[in-house]
This record gives sequence, C-alpha cells and structure tokens, in this order.
Amino acid sequence: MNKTRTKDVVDAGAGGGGSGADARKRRAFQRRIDRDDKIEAGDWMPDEYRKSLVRQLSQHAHSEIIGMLPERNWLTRAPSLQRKAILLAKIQDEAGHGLYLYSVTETLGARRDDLIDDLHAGRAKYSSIFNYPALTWADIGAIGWLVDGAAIVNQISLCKTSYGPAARAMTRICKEESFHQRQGYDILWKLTRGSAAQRDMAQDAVNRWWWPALMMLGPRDDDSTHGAQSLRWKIKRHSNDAIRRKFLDQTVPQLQALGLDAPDPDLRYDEKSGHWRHGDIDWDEFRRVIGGAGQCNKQRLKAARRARQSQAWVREAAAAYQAKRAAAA
Ligand code: FAQ
Repeated sequence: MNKTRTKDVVDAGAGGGGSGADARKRRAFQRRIDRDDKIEAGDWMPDEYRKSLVRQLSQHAHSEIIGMLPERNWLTRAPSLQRKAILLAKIQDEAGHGLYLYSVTETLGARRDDLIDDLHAGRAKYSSIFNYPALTWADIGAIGWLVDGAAIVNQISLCKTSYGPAARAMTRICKEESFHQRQGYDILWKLTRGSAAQRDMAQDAVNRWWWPALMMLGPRDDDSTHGAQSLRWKIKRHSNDAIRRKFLDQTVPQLQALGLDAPDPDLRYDEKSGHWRHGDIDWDEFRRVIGGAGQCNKQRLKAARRARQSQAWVREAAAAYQAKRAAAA
C-alpha cells in the first residue's frame, strides 16, 4: 500500500501550516478535534475530512448490506424455527445498520444512489470478510461470533468518532451487534456440546473464518493508507493493529471455553505484554480479496445488482405513495 498517500493527506488536511483564512479555519478545526468536540453536519470541516468520512462510512454501509448475503443462504436451512427467526432478525438488523450509515453519508452531502452505483460498478470497497462462503450451519455461528465480534471491537471504538452523526449511529449499531455476537457464540456452543460430527463442523468453520476475521480489521499499521490522518482527526480512535490485538485478547478465552482450536500454531500468550500474539497473517490473500479476486466477490456483486433491479418496484411504490400523501396534505 502507498504510504505517501497518508502523508499527502496530512499535509493537505488539518495540518495547521500555511496562512490565510483557510489555514486559520483548519487550525481551529483541529483544536476542536483535540478538545474532543463533536463535529456536526452543518459545521465547517476540511474537504478531506468530509471525503475520508464518506469513504469509510460508505464502505461500512456497503459491508452491512453485502454482509447479509452469506447469512441469507441459511435462512431456508436453519435447523429450527427458533434459529430461523433469530437469524432473520439479525439479517434485518444488518440492513438497518446499512441504512443508518448511508443516512450519515447524506449529512455529509453524499448521494446514496451514487454510492450504490460505485459499489455495483466495483469502484467502492466493502469488507473483505464477506467474500468467503458460508458452507455449513456452523459458519453462521462463526460469522456471528468472529465476524460480528471483530466488528463490535472496532465499532465500540468508533462510538467515540469525532463526527457526531456517525458516533450516534455507531452507538445504536453496537447495541444490536452484541446480540449478533452472542447468537453466533450460542450456535457454536450448542454444536460443540453435540455429536462428534457437530463438533467437527464447528472446528471446520472456525478454521475457515479465523484468519479472515483477523484480516477484516484492516492492513498492518505500517501499511495503513488512511490510519495516521484518521487518528489525528479522530475519525478512528485506535489503529488497525490495536483493534486486532483487543479482538484477539477477547476471543481466545472464548475459543478455549468452546473447547476449539485456532488454526494458528504460533498463537501464544505473551506474559510480558499481557496480550495474545497471533502468527503471520497472509496479507497476499487479503490484497487478493480486496482486489476483487476472492472466492465470492463476483457472486456478491451480482446478487447486489440483481436485488436492486428486482426490488425497483418497491422504491417506485414508496415514492408514489409519498407523492400521493404530499398532494393530499
Ligand atoms: N476489506 O488505510 P486503511 C460488519 C482498505 S461491518 C476491504 O487501514 P482505514 C458487520 C481500506 O478501505 C464490517 N477493504 O483503511 C456485519 C483502504 O482502501 P481505500 C465493516 C479494506 O479505513 C457482520 C485500504 O484498504 N466495518 O462486519 C479492509 O483507515 C456480519 C487501506 O486500509 C467497517 O467498515 C477490509 N477488511 O481502516 C455485517 C467499520 N480493510 O479506501 C453483516 C468502519 C482496509 O483507500 C454480517 N471502517 N481496507 O480504497 C473502519 O473502521 C476502517 O475503514 C477499517 C480500515 C478499519 C476497516
């Protein structure tokens, strides 16, 4: 990844250097950030701050929407009516998270349709994690436990993001995500206490989702394009590696309670630092997946485009109803 881009943004952004009215505004903006003031929708902000927020928030919104697809496959195959109802509620929550986040981008002047066009044309990113297939029911457990678990650790930190509307959306999202994480853990808990075949199925799912879950928290800090500037603007409150460490520290004891193993022979507890340490992450795989060559990238975008087309009538009906009510008022 290109490290000079972070520097370019720092120089162009709230750097505080330069003279004139614009530089004064930028310095005052950075002082607000340093004081932990929340930036609100109508406030002055550097254009780069606005763009960086739209980039991160829209990628997150796309991830919530595309993230429904691996789980959707299991709605018709959930092992009981209760599991089906729970999964349905979870997937609906993810749609809601996508909608809150698109709404936040609209407060920054973005147009939802443009963002979705970018996603469908392959110009916008969404989380790498959703390009892996959900092969068995245990994968639904692993997604809830590991994927929602990683997402929560990151999003709890983002509840303190400097942009007020994003911080408030994130607070609500986190409440729902914690239910998602528990439902995933509960699925794996039951499987690990079932037959040998069920336990093997749980282990197999953990083997396949473990590394992608660590990767989804973003590249190493040294390779993070936006990390330094996002931390300075408090768009992000912790670096990618710091969040990954927190996730690992939270997750390993849960793995041990399940009685499952991590597919990482180098996983160890470091007494000195008091943190768990993982082995080498395959960053080539991460780059391949975010570059469009993951197992399911094509299939995910195809499903998203098809859904937009087939559901156009719902949007048209809602717009017609709204117009009718406005005319009657
Ligand atoms: N996948 O400079 P950084 C969920 C890109 S929600 C794809 O370090 P940043 C809930 C990055 O965009 C999961 N691309 O980037 C759920 C950038 O590319 P760009 C999503 C990635 O923004 C559960 C480049 O690499 N959560 O799971 C990924 O400072 C179950 C350089 O990276 C969020 O989006 C990746 N994993 O840090 C839903 C949370 N990582 O834009 C359904 C908000 C990095 O220059 C079912 N986002 N890239 O072309 C964030 O916290 C940050 O954006 C990070 C990345 C931490 C993801």
